[in-house]
Amino acid sequence: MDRATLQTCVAQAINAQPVTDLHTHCYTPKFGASPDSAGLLLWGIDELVVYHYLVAEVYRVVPATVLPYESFWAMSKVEQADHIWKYLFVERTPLSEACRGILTCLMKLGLDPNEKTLTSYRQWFSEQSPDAYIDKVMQIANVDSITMTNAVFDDAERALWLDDPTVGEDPRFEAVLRIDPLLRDWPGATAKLRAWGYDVNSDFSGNTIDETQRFLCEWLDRQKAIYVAMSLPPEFLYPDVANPQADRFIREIMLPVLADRGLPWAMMIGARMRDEVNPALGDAGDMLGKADVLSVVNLCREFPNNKFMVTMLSRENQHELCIAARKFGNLMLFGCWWFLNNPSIIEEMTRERLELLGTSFCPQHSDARVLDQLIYKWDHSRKIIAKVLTDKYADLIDSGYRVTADHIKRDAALLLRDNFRDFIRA
Ligand code: HDL
Ligand code: ZN
Repeated sequence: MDRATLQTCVAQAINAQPVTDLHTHCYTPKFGASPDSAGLLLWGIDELVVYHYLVAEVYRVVPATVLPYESFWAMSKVEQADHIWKYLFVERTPLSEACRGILTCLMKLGLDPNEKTLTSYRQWFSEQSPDAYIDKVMQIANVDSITMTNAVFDDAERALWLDDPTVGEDPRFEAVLRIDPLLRDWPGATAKLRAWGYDVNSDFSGNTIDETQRFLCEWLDRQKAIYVAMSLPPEFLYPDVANPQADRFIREIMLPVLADRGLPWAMMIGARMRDEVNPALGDAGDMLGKADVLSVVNLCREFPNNKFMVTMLSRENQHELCIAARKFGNLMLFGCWWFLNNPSIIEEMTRERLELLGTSFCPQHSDARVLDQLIYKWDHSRKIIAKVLTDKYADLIDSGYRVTADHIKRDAALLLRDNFRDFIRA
């Protein structure tokens, strides 16, 4: 197969392969949809433009000394979007990945991305209905399943589940039990569990283990969750001699439940929260830090019957994490998360992972917080994954291996869907 044919074959296979998007912040329509202020499903041009990545970027152009944070947050979402569009898309060239992504969405939706105001886009979106628009976005992005992030400690979300247990039931979506506070703030989390009727104590006395497991099982059942997820700080350690309660939660409460049910624990490690960085930026105020890969190794070794999905936020962790994955079959690496979700780093990470892990990893997740982002996050990533795969297949051909279209189709299915589906089911 010559290089041009190879390139075409890889692009076709990657574009034709439906993606199971294993980590997003999208929701079924029953969770309510923007612009309804209570709606958790965010979609449409104003949500796209005020996405927290762009808030951070517009504050580099119009600093807080000019526009105080409080003034920005006091604006309506429409006013915030107009401000961002003016300064990042009209007065400046939208070269950043977050800006370019919106242009890709508009273009793939059949709109001209060069408008100087958002007026015509708002008109177009006002003619869409959320439920039908989900189908349109999934069709354009070629995504066959959207995995949600269902944060049970978020009062608004928990209320919706308790009010209507079918809220997550939609064949296009899967649920994930997100429980950060149980490791990030055990005392605060146990206080909430007690208020919800679980007989737990932060000192692990009494029925704490059984009752916390009851809490996990009830929510895994209610959500029909396909894995449990946590975002963890750069300082996360296992074992952590300074935090024996965290070790006990992991060892005596959570991992036995997950092993029993065959569910993975998705660890998203390295997020430094806004209160330590810039709280005035809200969701845009978080940052990252280099984390401890040996802690992942310790967990994979100590719990061979548990499955661990891991993504780390620091570029500096990626090579060591790939080597850790070479040592443990119960460790599945996934995605180029958050601040890594940029072409230059996606390419570097995908190349490194293919060279060290072959096809045994999940190269990407969208992390889409606004539904429409599925369109650009997958368009951009598919192009990069195809580019890297083409190079690697070319290397194989140079080594005498006869690469066929069937090889390429099989690998595309593994990377974009089947590795994840097989891992959560194994
Ligand atoms: O904790 C997470 O799941 C992160 O992905 C955060 O949601 C982050 O704010 C984000 O939106 N990244 O894209
Ligand atoms: Zn996320």
